[in-house]
Amino acid sequence: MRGKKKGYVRAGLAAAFFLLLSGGCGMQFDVEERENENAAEDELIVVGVSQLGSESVWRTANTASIQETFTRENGYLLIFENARQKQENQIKALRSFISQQVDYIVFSPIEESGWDVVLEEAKEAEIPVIVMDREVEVSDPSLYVTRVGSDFAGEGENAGVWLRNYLEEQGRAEEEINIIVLKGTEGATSTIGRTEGFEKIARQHDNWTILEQAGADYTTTKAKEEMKKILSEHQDIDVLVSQNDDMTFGALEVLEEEGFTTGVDGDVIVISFDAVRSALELVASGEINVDIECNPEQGLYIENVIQMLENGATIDKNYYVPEKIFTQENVGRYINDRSY
Ligand code: GYE
Repeated sequence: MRGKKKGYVRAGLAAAFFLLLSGGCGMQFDVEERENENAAEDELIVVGVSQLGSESVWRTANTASIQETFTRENGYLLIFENARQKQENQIKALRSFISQQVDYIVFSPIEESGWDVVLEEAKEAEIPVIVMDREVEVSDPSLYVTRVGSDFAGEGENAGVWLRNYLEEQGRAEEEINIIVLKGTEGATSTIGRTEGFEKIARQHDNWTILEQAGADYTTTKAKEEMKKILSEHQDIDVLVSQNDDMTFGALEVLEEEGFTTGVDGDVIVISFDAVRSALELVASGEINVDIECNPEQGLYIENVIQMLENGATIDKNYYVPEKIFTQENVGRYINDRSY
């Protein structure tokens, strides 16, 4: 796949190297050195990555994973674009990768729909597209090669199953349970999957009532706003399901201000997603009951896929990254290794 075209990127890089290297002494040596360097540059695999934004700690860790993986030392030239939560910026970034004739396009789609046209363009340009984190809904599955990310519906189900077991342990299995859900970005696979997964388990329990599901965009600020509104309407809350840690931080702040206690010994059971370090600390101290891990360290998995493609190997349509569930019982074993 690679080497089918000499992209503008490569030509530009070669020129830049030429300029950098010229002007020294020892002409013969310089020329040879330059040729080697240019050859080495030419070998780099050019990867255009469109990240959807930087809304959460998870996202920052996901970006870091990409940037640490696709380095020159590892044989890559990374062109990274941050779309700042706008699909139109992602589409622009993808078009610019196409015009630069990159070797691979990787992108984390902010929402599932709206990608057909630009992905057709990538297909026409014969650039393989790898979907990262969330999924795309396209009419033709051949518009992307594979997707690397989490099993979001599985995460949602795990949250529900954990709650069922916890209520049983607490002798509350038959009690009326009122639930509030803070949802992430609308139309995003992580939101859709976590919502559906949890609802599936909730439907199996007639005594569970989802009082409200409020969208809070995966951000702390929006979660605070939504939580204030919710608490002005509902005071009898048993469970908060918050679809990422950033929203949980905001919700916990508001709950505390309003006089609620949370977690293992509190009024409100708290279920969070992502499992970033600062949230795991709250699991350890008992303010969050459970954190369903979502693994942002996807760089190596994506690199693996690229290497398979380079070697002509057969690729699956979906690769799930491994994930755990953290409670006060097991979190101590993992917290010190958490880098994000
Ligand atoms: O859980 C959240 C984020 O799509 C898995 O997006 C991702 C979610 C993640 O910003 O924190």
